Amino acid sequence: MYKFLYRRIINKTKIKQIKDELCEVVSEMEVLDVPEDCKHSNKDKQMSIGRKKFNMDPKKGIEYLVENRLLRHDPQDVAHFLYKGEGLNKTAIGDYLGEKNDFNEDVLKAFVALHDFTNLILVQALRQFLWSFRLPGEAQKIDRMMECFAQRYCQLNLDIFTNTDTCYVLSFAIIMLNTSLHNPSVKDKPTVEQFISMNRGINNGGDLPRGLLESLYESIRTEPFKIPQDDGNDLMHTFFNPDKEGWLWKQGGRYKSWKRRWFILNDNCLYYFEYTTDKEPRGIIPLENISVREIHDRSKPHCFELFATGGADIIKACKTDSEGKVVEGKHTVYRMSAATEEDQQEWIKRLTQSISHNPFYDILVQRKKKALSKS
Ligand code: 4IP
Repeated sequence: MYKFLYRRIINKTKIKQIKDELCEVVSEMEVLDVPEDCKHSNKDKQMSIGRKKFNMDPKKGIEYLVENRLLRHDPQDVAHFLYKGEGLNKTAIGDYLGEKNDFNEDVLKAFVALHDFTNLILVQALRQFLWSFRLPGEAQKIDRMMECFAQRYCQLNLDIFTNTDTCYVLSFAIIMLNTSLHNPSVKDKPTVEQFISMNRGINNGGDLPRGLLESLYESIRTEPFKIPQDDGNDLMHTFFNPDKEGWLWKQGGRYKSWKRRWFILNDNCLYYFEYTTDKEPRGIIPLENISVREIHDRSKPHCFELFATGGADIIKACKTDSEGKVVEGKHTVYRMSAATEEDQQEWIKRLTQSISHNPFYDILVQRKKKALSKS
């Protein structure tokens, strides 16, 4: 596992560098190809460059298209461009729509508004929606997108659900049913009765019509969701976007000396490096069966520590020893010290979010509770 983690982080760093270089080279080369006097084909070329840029880095792609007046800096215009999707990678569309800032959120709303779900049963509407982009992996992004979907669906189909939370919860139940029924690694396939009982009380405390749930179940059983699989470009798409990075002091495991290390939190793993420019981390701490807590230490300010949950004494982790060999870590706790209280709190917050074993389910549980409590 450790070797794999090492390889993964090294690959990601390299991919990011290659991606940036390639992005520049591709656009320069394409512009060189264009004869100066041919305005029309120049626009086409620029559009094609913009699409390629978008597929490699959605934000840069949109910026490029706006700078070259091929797109207006307007949520409606951008939403149309994404909805048309010509030459666009659906993973990149999903990433762009999931971004948390006012503009992207407005684009998301405009994008969802372009879908017409009138008179479609929920599962058909979901099929259409989930085919137009690839749902990102991050729970908060999924939450925002599904919230928009549920609102739009309910707005166009007034009589089906008593509130959008019901629609939201049922949409997830359908997505999960799809996985359970069609993923070969899931052994116990839920029956229609189980599906119905799973969704008891979600309609403002009441039950949804049995016929509706049966038809949703049947639709998924006979035809799995088609999920967009972007091929070819996926490797280019592996961005190296840390959840948080920064300097922290870390205390040794057996020997309690403090070392200043550059930490990167990403993909449910905490990596630390000696220098920011190092290509290989000194250590990797997978955030499984781990918790984080604030702690007071006499020798260092603003401390917090990672500790093992679930009965383990030693935290599962790996590091490079003094001879450069990869060995297992020896920590019962990883104690860290941040430069300021603000940074300490931010690390605790980000780590807690990463650790939360499945934020996606947490969100769903909250929604379900909300839907039930409305009774
Ligand atoms: C070392 O202390 C460093 O603090 C190491 O940190 C640490 O390894 C060692 O922990 C600790 O003994 P000295 O340099 O004073 O010997 P780093 O690898 O960041 O340099 P960790 O596991 O924290 O990386 P133990 O558990 O090997 O003693």
